[in-house]
Amino acid sequence: MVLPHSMPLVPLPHSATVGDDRTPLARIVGVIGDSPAVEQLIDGISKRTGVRLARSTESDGPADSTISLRIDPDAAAAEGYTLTVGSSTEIVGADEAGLYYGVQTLLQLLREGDDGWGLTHASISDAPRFPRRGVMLDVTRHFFSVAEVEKFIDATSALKFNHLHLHLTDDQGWRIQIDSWPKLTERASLTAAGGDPGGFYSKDDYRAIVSYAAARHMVVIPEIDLPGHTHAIGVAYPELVEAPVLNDGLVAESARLGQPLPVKGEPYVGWGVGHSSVRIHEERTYDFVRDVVRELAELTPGPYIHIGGDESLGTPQADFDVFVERATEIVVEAGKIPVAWHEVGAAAGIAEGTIGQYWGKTTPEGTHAEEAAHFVERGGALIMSAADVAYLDMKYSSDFPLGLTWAGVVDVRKAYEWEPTEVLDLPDSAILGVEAPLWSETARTIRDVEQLVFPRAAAQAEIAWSPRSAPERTWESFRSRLATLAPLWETADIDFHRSEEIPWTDR
Ligand code: TNX
Repeated sequence: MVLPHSMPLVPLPHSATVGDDRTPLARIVGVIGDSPAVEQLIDGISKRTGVRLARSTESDGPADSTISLRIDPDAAAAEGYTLTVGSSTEIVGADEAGLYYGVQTLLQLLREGDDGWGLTHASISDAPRFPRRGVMLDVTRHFFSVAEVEKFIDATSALKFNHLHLHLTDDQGWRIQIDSWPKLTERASLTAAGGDPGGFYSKDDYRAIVSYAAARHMVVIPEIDLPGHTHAIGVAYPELVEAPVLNDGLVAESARLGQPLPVKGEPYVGWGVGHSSVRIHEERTYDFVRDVVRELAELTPGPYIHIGGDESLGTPQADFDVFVERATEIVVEAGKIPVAWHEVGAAAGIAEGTIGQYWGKTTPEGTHAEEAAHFVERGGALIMSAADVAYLDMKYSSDFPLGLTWAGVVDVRKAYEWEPTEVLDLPDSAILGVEAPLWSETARTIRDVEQLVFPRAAAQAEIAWSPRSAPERTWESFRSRLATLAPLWETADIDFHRSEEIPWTDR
């Protein structure tokens, strides 16, 4: 078979040679190993081909008729693996995550040809460039079920993303059960943007998402957005929030979109920002934050809690500073590492080690770069989510039916061609990696989410995983390798956007 591309792999591995020969799947009798990745590989092959391999042992046949999976900490750096397909087929993970990523690579080498299914011969040694490779899903503006989030985890962990940030609260709804403040979900979760139905995760739902993600080596980062983006809190507990601040921009934009203005205590179904704030000078606000953070920390095995901090336009700067200094400290007291949007870096005394999430543009505007740098001065580091390249909710083209345009129009090439260490004037060591956020104002269904996320998330995956200077780390190579993901996404029922920039292949 003539391969659609000499290296049908995304993200590009650290080093790889891929041959022309194939091992027919029909020759493989089973998979050897005792890791959970064995069952994940058997499932993955079965979903793609209908062939369900057995679990087998060394004695079941010659080396070229089995796939063997094992762990060897010396095989590669953390999360890395080596993979061989040839006279024998073997994946050696440096750890369980590495084995899982090796399995994802092997599934990309599994191709259907005129002669049936086969594994393309390859010799690969791989490990990630950045330890932080994240995606974010906004489940507030629109709500997505546990099953839909799990499908999202499958598709993004297959691209070797290892963090899932869940934006759990915003003006339009509160989406996580908190036992000490039960009205949050009883009253403030019922609707979504545009008046669409809302929803929330019970604690068991959230635990199910966390463990599903963990089995795919993704750490869940829950976000409670504070002190702005808090209108929904006031639907449940009006005494915790200020009256909406109706700035001129909000009034004009709401009129243009035909959306209602926020009314205190009533569900907000528009998507204007910057009008809500919790009460900064009421001690009860901090009792609330402490309870929510404590309950979330109990539910979350991962080390992080995100406290938001973006677009608090209705909160005076001095109040904002007081609030975020206290909120980051509350997260530390709960035993977690605070994460916050870059505006939080305006406050001098944020808790040491707080991680900032930069969502300004690739050419920083206003005070964004200074705010971001302050996290590093306080012993923290940065996650890069530059909005004009990494925001998955921007339109691909100005006539694309879904998405927004405030940060620009982001086609696949633009999503691919940026460098996270060159946005801010900071040492490379200050950059933990990349996160690609999907805000859901215009994404009403998981189909809509998938149209916006795929294929652009693959561009962010390669930026976060692959070596910056590899010869194949170019747009021309990427677009033809990306093309080969189409049959994998089709099998997984992912409604990806068939951008005309990409020469999609059938198999
Ligand atoms: C800005 S990015 C926001 C969100 C919106 C998004 C839409 C950020 C930290 N805040 O509230 O959903 O733009 O693109």
